[in-house]
Amino acid sequence: MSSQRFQCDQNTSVLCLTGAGVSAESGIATFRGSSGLWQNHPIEKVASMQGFIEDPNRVWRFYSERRSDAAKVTPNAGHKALAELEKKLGERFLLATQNVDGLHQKAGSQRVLEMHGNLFQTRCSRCTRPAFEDTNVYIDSDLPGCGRCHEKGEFALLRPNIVWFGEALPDDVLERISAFVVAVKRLVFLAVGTSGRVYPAAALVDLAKRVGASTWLVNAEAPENVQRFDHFIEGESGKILPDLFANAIE
Ligand code: BJW
Repeated sequence: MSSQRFQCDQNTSVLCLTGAGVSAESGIATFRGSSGLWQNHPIEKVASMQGFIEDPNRVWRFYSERRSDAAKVTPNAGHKALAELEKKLGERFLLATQNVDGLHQKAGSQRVLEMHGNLFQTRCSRCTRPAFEDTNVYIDSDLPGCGRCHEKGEFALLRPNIVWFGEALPDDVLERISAFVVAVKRLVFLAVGTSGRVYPAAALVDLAKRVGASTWLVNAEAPENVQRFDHFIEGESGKILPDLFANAIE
């Protein structure tokens, strides 16, 4: 544990960005690295519209298995520490997560923006019908079609409400992050459990730096972008975050 002190006075707001590493201690696989999901599931086949067009069954099998796995796990000490920090800071806290597993919300976090969608939601691959809650799994079964398109005499498959490569993030997410960053008096930016490889999430540290933020990274190992942070604490977030926040509020 580093001796660096993470402090928030009355004028400080915290923007936290989380990635797959924060859920690793709950038993959810990360994406990159030797035991990451992409080792057995090529990205372009399961996380792109092209992959879905080529083989929607494969894509639904991948996300169905992840739905089943994520439904079984519970938040860890890292998720809980972030929910506690939010309780103390209230509107001076915002959590932008790249994760789709819903574990932050299960831990009690409320000020959460899901940048890459939600594993337990489904939407149409064609029409603009809003995404809806869905815990069904589609493995070796007929894939679901969109009822609204069907009513119009058209056919379209439903798809997971996940942001795939080349797709835009949900409309308001980046706007809400930018609005938070420019409105606050003093900003602390904290990234947790993310390799910093995927944009636009990976650029948030630069946005924060532009408004003079102090920037922190908690990660199990030093990622490629570690130099972009003022402070780096190496370790597992479930162990580091509770201590880091213990005396953070002045
Ligand atoms: C621990 C730990 C423990 C382990 N404690 N730590 C600018 C430059 C270059 C490229 C681009 C750019 N802008 C956009 C792009 C293209 C692309 C991109 O970023 N490509 C790069 C890969 C080069 N971005 C996009 O396409 C995005 N869309 C977009 O920009 O749209 C523009 C647009 C506008 C208008 C119209 C149309 C388009 C979309 C990105 C979507 C990402 N989706 C995924 C997959 C789907 C989700 C799913 O299936 O679940 O989201 S990719 C995957 O990576 C997933 C993750 O959310 C994301 C980030 O991964 P993360 O969280 O960092 O995980 P890992 O595994 O990489 O790292 C985990 C880390 O934790 C490791 O470092 C471990 O050491 C650590 N760790 N245990 C702490 N206990």
